[in-house]
Amino acid sequence: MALGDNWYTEIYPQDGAAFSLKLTDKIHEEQTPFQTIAIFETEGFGTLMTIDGLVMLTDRDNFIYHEMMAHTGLFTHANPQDVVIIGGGDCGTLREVLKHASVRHACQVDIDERVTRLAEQYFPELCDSNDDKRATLMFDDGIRYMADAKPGSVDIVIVDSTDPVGPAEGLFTEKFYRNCHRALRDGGIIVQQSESPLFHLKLIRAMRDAMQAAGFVDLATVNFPQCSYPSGWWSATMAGKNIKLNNFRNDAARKRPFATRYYSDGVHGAALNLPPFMITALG
Ligand code: AG3
Repeated sequence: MALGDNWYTEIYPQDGAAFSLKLTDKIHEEQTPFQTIAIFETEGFGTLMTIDGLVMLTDRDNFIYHEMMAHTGLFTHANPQDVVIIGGGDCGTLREVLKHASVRHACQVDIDERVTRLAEQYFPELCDSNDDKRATLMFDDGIRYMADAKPGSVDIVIVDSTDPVGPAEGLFTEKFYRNCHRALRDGGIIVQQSESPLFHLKLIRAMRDAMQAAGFVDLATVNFPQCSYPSGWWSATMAGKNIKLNNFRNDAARKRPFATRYYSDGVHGAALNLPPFMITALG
């Protein structure tokens, strides 16, 4: 069936596939010094934010991604206190991180302040915790931030970035991971969004190789559905500094004193169990 004009379509040229959402309104579009950000109202997925033509988030399914990006790492770390979020300008990951009482400081470093200002306006529920005394919102280059970070000063680095093209490219390099490794305390973890297991397995593998080359010994990739991203299936990859990642604090996760809609101890365990083709490809 051919789609009419009022559909937003993200095309995945390398895979000969696309994903479309029916629009009811185009609310905003602007070119910032870094990228083009657009906001739409959709018929079935609530508000949609795109950056450079790529789906960043929708009201309907962002909870899956944000909960998995935050809680897998935070429930794996023994006592996460100091968290850095690179990217994540929509503040959805930050909100989940701040649900953890152990966290005393969470610093979000997004290069583009406009992402956050537009999220405050159009995704206010994601910005619920922006006034939390433990939160710092910085608008700066995350690559430089990690290069300058004090050695052994961070427990968790969460990289909530766009695809590895344009400004985010440098976030997928050995050099960046070396800087993260140095900034992390012992027992620290980096968690990075790592694209689709079906479409981007080579990239996941390359990321993992770069993480290992940077000094991280233990790695774990988790997988979860994300219907508005390429292939509808997504992943995050964790790398640990002297910590095993296939175990997590099951009890604490089960008894979590806050609400989640996707993450649970059971889902966490299941997400660590990769299908055979991934195990084969990732070694
Ligand atoms: N996370 C974006 C992941 C990349 C999506 N890629 C795509 N649509 N081609 C970004 C923001 C959520 N906090």
